[in-house]
Amino acid sequence: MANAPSGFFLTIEGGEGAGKTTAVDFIKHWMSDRQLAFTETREPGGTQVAEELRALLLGHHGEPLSDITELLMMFAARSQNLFHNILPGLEAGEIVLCDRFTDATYAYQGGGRGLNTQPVETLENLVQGALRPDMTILLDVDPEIGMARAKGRSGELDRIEQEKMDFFIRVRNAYLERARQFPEQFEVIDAGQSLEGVQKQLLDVLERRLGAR
Ligand code: Z5A
Repeated sequence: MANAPSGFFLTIEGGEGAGKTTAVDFIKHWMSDRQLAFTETREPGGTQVAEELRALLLGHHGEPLSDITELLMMFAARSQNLFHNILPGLEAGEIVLCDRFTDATYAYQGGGRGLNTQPVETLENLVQGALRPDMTILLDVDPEIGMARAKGRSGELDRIEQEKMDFFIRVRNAYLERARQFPEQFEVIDAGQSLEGVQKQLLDVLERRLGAR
């Protein structure tokens, strides 16, 4: 399951309220302006079944989900998204833009929940084979700032957003550790700065890594 030669797998990561949705919109405009073919998707989600799993994962239930149930459901949704969106897009030579992917599992289930990385790696290999993102843009922000932004939106906090600040600090640290471990994959952007500042850095990254396509 290696990347198709001409496809490009781009993932966006970051903690709550880091500005991923805003960044995804910016990147889509940049690609459209250049007439680059792309597929957009998100995780957990992206297909009918994966979106149903998302609703279960983020919804509030009378019965708590065990950490392993949560981990398995993330990968079940991922398997659907890979089969229906990501692999076909890469095989067609497109840029596949995915809002969160397996680095989120290392950050949230590994770092946040405190699961060992070994079960995450085992499931990553099972579900994805050799497929890994070609580039991951990590929007890094102090969780206090990110949560304040997230709380500024309407609607109640979902099941994971309701975790305590310690959880989000562990998530951030796990993301930064992934970026240190895989410097060729990760582009880390300071998402605590103004929107204009973030977009300027995004533009630099896009021109440098995708400008030649
Ligand atoms: N999850 C997991 O645990 N394991 C996994 O493997 C995967 C996911 C794949 C759903 O993710 C949840 O699933 C997530 C991780 C978990 N945890 N939770 N809960 P999601 O990506 O759908 O949801 P999210 O992380 O909650 O995204 P978000 O809160 O919507 O944040 P965002 O998309 O990064 O932010 P935004 O909507 O672009 O911006 C938030 C607000 O801030 C908005 O009003 C913007 O206008 C504003 N903003 C954005 N940038 C700026 C700057 N630079 N300055 C000032 N204001 C800004």
